[in-house]
Amino acid sequence: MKIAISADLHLNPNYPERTDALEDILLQAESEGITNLIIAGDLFDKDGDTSAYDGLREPCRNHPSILVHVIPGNHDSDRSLLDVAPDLPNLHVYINPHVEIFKSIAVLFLPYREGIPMNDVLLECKEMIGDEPWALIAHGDFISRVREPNPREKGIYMPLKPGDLNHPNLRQVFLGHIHKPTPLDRPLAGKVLHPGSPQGLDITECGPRRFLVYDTESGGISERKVNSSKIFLNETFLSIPSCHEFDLLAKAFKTRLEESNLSESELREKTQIRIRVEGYALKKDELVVSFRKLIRESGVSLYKEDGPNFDSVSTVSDPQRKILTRDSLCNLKELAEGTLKLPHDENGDQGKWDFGQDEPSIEEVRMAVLEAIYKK
Ligand SMILES: [Mn+2]
Repeated sequence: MKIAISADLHLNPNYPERTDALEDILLQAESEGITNLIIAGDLFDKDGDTSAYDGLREPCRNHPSILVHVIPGNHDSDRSLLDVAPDLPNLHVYINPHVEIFKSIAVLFLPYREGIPMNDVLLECKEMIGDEPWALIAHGDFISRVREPNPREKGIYMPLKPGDLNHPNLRQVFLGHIHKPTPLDRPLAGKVLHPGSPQGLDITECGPRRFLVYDTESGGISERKVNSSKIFLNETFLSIPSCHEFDLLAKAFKTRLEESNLSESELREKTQIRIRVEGYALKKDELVVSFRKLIRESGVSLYKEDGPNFDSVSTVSDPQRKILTRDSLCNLKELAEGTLKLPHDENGDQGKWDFGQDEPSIEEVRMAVLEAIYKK
């Protein structure tokens, strides 16, 4: 049996793309025959904003075959979740710890509570779970040495610790609160995943977003891309001074778009990009004009119609960097050709580096050398 899992929608009528994301998740779930969607807290953006309610009611009404299970996060109050849709049979709100039995697994829903560690509540729920394999749905911070901070919310929210995962038969933990999705191949402490926000809230939440699908029988977890109506990208480029400085920047820009995993139409119609350029240039003014033109031609919109920001690009003036660059690139070329004499080689062997194959390509090494010289 498959269950869809998301969190941190932050529904707000000023950002209709967030409701679009929920609608898309329900649509995709329905087409896969999934009949349960779990939302692990922060359904709403501002507690008490009743104008956000339709953002949940409409999608739920449009997909009556899907049961939507919700726990409160730190942005929701119990009241708002109880008030939003008491009349909707497919909305299940848990304001007290609740166990729901799905095929092969019991799922414990733990509502967010302020000022207490998660394990305090887990210990109270011990008897509810019994001896079955179980999974946990909650909202808060996972505290390990490499805690991912939530940049928008300082402090610690209902913390869960690695030692708390030793409860018998606990298979998997899905935690709302951290908007950055945990890579599926690197669950925290082997068990904890943040589904992440299915719609970027702003320029700090970039790229295509996802929701999760949990197979309760096999334990397998996979992700589905959300077809967002608004996508953010935030990219920094390094300008390296040379007579090809524009070409280098143009190539880097093109590569970055290709690596974004966004389709041509998503880039042109839905993406807003913020661009910052750092480093050095021979002809900064010309570079700014050409790069602006390139971005315009790419069809990708600039975030808040701002930039690209070239404030930290300086015009090359010091001869030392020029000399370093000339000598390094010359050495690289000779290394590739096998004509470079090693300084203290008694055998008289010539240095040769087989660029490419298992080694980085000569272009990659050249870029790394230039970055080392010109990065501020
Ligand atoms: Mn949140």
